[in-house]
Amino acid sequence: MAEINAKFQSIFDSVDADRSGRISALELQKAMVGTGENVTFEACQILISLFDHGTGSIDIHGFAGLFELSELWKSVFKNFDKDNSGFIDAKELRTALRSIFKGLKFDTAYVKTLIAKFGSQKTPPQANDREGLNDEQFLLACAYVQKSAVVQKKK
Ligand SMILES: [Ca+2]
Repeated sequence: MAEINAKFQSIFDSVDADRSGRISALELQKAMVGTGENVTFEACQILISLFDHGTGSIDIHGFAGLFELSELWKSVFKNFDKDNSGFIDAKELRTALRSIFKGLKFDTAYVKTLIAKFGSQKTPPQANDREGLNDEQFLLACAYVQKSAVVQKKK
């Protein structure tokens, strides 16, 4: 568990815009968009749902858990982004997912679906667009996979 110190508390407070003591998907989205991330409300709902115990929002402990998990995923991303381009392609993504979600199978079609869902959506697409994910997109894709995996286990 990430250490909850004064610095972490102040990060939490800055995201908890209405000072309710809990962070909602909307508050998380506003905070992430504020740092320049292009993140959808749906993606934030998925992130929150990993630690909300079905309540729709997270307290500081849930936020610490989410923070720790994102740090872990980011470090995996760095490992697989060999050329430090800030970008991993479909093949690297598949290997990265396999290393995080051991025991789950990822076929090429599924990986392509993830890239289509979380990759940059530029309109119109530019010729130099590569198929792949940056670190934040990778994080959201991981959250999505994690969520789907939990749902599958419950079935
Ligand atoms: Ca709040």
